Amino acid sequence: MDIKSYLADRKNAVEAFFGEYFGKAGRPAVLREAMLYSLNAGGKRIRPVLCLASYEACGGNGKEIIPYAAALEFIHTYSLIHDDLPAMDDDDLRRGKPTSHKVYGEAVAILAGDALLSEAFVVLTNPLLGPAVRPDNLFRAAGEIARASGCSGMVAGQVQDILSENSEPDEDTLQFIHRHKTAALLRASATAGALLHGGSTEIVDAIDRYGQSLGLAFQVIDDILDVEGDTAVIGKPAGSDEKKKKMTYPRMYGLDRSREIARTFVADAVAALDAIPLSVEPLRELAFHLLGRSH
Ligand code: GRG
Repeated sequence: MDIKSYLADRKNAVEAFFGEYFGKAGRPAVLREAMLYSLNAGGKRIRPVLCLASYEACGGNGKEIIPYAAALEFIHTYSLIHDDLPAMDDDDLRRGKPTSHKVYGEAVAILAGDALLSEAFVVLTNPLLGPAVRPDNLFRAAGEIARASGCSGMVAGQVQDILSENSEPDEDTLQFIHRHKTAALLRASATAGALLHGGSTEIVDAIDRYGQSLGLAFQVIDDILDVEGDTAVIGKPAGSDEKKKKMTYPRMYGLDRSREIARTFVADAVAALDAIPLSVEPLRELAFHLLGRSH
């Protein structure tokens, strides 16, 4: 299969929803403008695609759940806006463009992030936006996404990441950060697709294991790109982890071992799919595609 065109199709459908959802005039105009600025700044849309690919693997048509998949990108975008703030990573560049607080000021950037997080759950609790999905399945998926985003998931990882700056890396803390800051939302994105379709426990568990391993691989690769990547390609300043003495895989294990670890996580992700009798080709291809990514 051609994973690039698979990704492009689904990316376009998700991006079209952003305009549809936030397109109407609203007051204050700058809030909507700031939300759309960050949503439309680019991005791979991996979390929505994971959700769509899992739903499709279960036999659904991805078109039925575009709003719910897009809501994952609202959450991801909020996390990027907040992560870039002066109180956190203090970055001027994201996805190759000036960060939200550079364009709109800190107050509007914080509030645009807050609004994106809330709007995600406005979408995820509206059964009318995806009538093919049973409301109890929607409820379970929304719960999974909320847990992955909050104080047992992404936010916990972010706090630990900040607390660990300038400390010597240790394996337990490093794994905690990666599992929560990055893998939690990627895992929940994949799992949500299966939950939206009402997948069996066996299927949901296998896709959950796939998402977790893929999420861990994703962050190891992100750490490697921060060392080896080019600012113009990765869209954010290269070398910033080293500057902030972040706890990363290359700092703990070196680049070669980190690459090996990323390959092992991808192999684990793909192996999890072998446990289920579904058409998992896009999920499998996506895992290999992410291993080779340059941004
Ligand atoms: C909860 C305030 C708060 C922050 C959340 C997730 C997070 C913490 C911050 C984002 C910073 C970061 C580098 C997280 C690691 C996850 C990651 C690799 C993000 C980049 O995701 P991609 O590569 O980005 O999917 P694009 O631009 O393609 O969407």
